[in-house]
Amino acid sequence: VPQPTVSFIGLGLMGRPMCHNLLKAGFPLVVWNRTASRADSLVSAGARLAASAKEAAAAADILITIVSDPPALEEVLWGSNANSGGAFASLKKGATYMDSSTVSPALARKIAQASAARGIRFLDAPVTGGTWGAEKGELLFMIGGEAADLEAARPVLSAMGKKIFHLGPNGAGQTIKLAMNLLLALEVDAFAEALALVTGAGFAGEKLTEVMQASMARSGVLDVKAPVMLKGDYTPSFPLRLMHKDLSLALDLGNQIGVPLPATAAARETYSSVKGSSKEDLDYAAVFKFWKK
Ligand code: NA7
Repeated sequence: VPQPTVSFIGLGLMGRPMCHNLLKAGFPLVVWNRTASRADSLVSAGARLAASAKEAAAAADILITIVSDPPALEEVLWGSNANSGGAFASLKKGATYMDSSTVSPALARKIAQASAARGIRFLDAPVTGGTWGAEKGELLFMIGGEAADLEAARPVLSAMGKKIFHLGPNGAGQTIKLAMNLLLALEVDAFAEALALVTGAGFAGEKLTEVMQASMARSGVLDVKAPVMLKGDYTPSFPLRLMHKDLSLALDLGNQIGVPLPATAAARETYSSVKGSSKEDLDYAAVFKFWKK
């Protein structure tokens, strides 16, 4: 059986390494990115660069998108720009479409409705694991949608990820993803606050991590982020601007369903303050700069 053609829109920090793993697994791959130069390494590795988002979608047995935020995704799917817009209308009937951006559950459901009306199988398929997981092909997928559609897409997902969770109908993947990023953002923010206390009192931050990681407060994300904060090297792995977006999406969802998220609201203020005062693109571990100004 020939492999299905996969089309991929969004070759940012996450998208590009995911595409390299699809090529390694042998899928014919068509790519498109707003900034075309970001496709260079993939074209060298055998991908075909489409001239527009529409053209990429038209070629797809399976379309994957991973762009910044809800407005970017709406632009790609339904926008009128001849280069970057209109991808949704050019999908073939019977195609599978997976969106791995982090967007609102409401947008995932809107896409699901539009897909059902056109005979397209849609999965919300956001990921966690960062650039490291994307490069290793060890992402974790949080899926909302029909079980049968997930089974059909499983070989493609397995090329990029090591764990695939089916969480419920469309919107479920994005809901769990927002809860996950709420957790990660608060863990990193809590560590930054504790670190500020320790270093402010005149002790080395390493003393805190040494005890913390041997205790019940130990944390996987802080295995990675605590050293980054102690060094102050904030090269983006997961950009702070995107974590800030996800906290806003979580707060919006809480608001819509009447669940107060007071710790999330406080953390968003801290992330906002750092986002507003830095010109470069920083990793979200840079939330520690709140105490360093
Ligand atoms: P990046 O590295 O900031 O990449 C974002 C991608 O989205 C990149 O390919 C952008 O194209 C693309 N983008 C942004 N706005 C648009 C519009 N309006 N039209 C078309 N394409 C657009 O983010 P990550 O890869 O780290 O994360 C992607 C998602 O996964 C995000 O939702 C995270 O929260 C999780 P560009 O190269 O700038 O032209």
